[in-house]
Amino acid sequence: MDDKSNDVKPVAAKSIDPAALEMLAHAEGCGLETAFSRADTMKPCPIGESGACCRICSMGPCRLVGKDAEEKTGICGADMGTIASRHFARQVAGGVAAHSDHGRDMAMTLRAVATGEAAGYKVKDEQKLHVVAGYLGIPTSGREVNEIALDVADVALQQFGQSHGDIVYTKRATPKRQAKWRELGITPRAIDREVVEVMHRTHEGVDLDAENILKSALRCSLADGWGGAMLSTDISDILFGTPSPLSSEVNLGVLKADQVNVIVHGHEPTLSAMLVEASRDPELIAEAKAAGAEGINLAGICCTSNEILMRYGIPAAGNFLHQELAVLTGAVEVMVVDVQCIMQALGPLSQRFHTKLVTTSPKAKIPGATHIEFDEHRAPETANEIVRLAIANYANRGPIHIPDYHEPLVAGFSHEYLNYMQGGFHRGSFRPLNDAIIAGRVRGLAGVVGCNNVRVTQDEGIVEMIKRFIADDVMVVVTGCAANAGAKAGYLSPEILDHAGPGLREVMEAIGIPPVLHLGSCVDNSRILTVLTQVATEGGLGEDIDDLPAVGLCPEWMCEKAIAIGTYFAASGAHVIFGVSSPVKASTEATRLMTTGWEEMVGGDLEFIPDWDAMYARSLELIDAKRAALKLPAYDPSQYGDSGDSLFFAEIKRYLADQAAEAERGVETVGSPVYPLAEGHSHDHGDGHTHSHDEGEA
Ligand code: BF8
Ligand code: SF4
Repeated sequence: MDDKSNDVKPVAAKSIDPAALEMLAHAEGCGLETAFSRADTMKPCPIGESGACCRICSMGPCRLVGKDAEEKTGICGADMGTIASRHFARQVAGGVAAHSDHGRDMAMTLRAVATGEAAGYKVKDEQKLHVVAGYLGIPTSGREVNEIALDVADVALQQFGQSHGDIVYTKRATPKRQAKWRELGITPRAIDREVVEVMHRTHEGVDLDAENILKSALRCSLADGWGGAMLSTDISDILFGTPSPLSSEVNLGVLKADQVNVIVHGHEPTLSAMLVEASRDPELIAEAKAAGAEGINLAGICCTSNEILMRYGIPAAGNFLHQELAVLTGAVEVMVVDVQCIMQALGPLSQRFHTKLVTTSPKAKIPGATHIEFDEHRAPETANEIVRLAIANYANRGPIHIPDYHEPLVAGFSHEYLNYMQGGFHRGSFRPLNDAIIAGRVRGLAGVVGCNNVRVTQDEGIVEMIKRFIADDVMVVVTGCAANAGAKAGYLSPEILDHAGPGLREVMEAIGIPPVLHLGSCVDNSRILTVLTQVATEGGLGEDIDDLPAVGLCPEWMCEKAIAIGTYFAASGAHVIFGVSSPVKASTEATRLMTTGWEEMVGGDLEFIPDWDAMYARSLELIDAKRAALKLPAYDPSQYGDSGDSLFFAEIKRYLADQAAEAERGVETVGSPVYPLAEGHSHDHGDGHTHSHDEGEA
């Protein structure tokens, strides 16, 4: 696969998504390049790719190459293990910084809401506010919502820069895990501090021991998983609502030929939540109609998309590699971006169309874009301004090309909802799932997460893993661009139950959840940590995450955030497998430390296996080994027969059919929740019509 990935791929091998292939042919027809085509001419540097290049000081860059590369050193004497580990640790720090700074922004917004300075926002989920206050040791009894919210925001902000103590969320890990971290000295202290310390240690001439460097990477990553990312998820839930299942659609076909299309792309839910309101504002819809459009259509790309899909049912236009393809449709009036995973290529590309690229974060500007700075103190005004810019731009459209692919999906599975589904509001638990794993109906659990990467066929690894896992009775959770990939291929539709193995199918029907659960954006990988911790403490499956028959995969990883996530899962006890290629491949020592070394130390590890078959085989091997260690019955696929559809799935199917029928009659549905659980969900589409559907049946 490594060698294959360096070849020029025929167009058909660039993606498994027919919408992407259609748009790539269209791009070629227009003489326009994309990341897919640039990858044909920009080969990855094999030295940097494998971790053998050090550019930490100006005596170098030193590149350790040749057959005896591992016997060579850089000018300062740094060996391959040090060079590869140092680079890896810096990737972890970069990823932690990105996620956690996003978390900090959420805390700042919550603070502004609590002090009454952020018009348009409010605490939407008071129940979650109380739960989070409990984690943070903040009293709630007899206190006003905003008083509690202010304390929550301030304690959250302290986690970034506190001068002593540990990150408070580390207490949410199992007692065994907390003890292990303490014993190893890797309990993270403050988020900013762990990032700074890795940057310090990996400066020229400081930490020169690969094992010690990688240990600091573990600690730093934990500041993300059990710090910045977890805070980000929780505070987003407080502000915008804890997700519960809802249905929507995915892929470029969600763009509408006759509507003003606005795409939100990036990661933060703050401005995009306001854009949801603006796109449903009758006054703005009337303005759009006056401009000749049928309405305003909001869609998302990357994790901003996941944030508003999970909470408002806003359709997803695609994942990371769809960002340029969306502009190429010619049907996007405005693409609004905030932070992370935004390609600079959008600047020049959008100038070839009428599309206005709007940057909104003071941290993220792009040449060629219009900058409309987002400020939580005047968010509704900013959102309205952006939507009006889109409406005004509708008249400037040239020819459009929207590929007609859109798949239905169900998203919005929070940890809270899974508890609720397995025991109701007052007896929420994970007992049914644990029992099913113990009995062998469910073989194990797999998280399939992360990015797209042009160096592999778009979505192929992700979809292959999901498909094989559910057929083999492994329950799957997905987040980020992987969730979107799975959805585009139809794996997040309730229909997919037909593709699940008999044991998994039976259990999912009984609990009333699909076999592939969309848990959210990439910061929401913290939800997976919470789920795994609860499964581990529920009883019958050991005491900690490293006892569980579970595996985490990131088949198409691309960025530093993915590396940070993989590392914090390993540090939390999970076996993690990444595809594409290993950033420490050049060093036998670093590779050994991150696999067998970390397994001995923390029970989890991080492996890089670029071949899909080998990745899958290794996943099952890891899951089955944990089953055996727990002395559970070996998985036996012939043990359980087929079962019929439960009422629950019949209901989802009926709901989706209703939606399709409405669409055929020309009634636009924005997507709405199937199950009214969390407050803040409504069947009101804001465009004057609601579903005639009786919620009581759901
Ligand atoms: O944070 S999966 S390409 S969009 S980094 Fe980026 Fe990767 Fe997508 Fe979400 Ni996550
Ligand atoms: Fe070379 Fe050492 Fe400088 Fe790295 S730190 S560039 S190995 S001299």
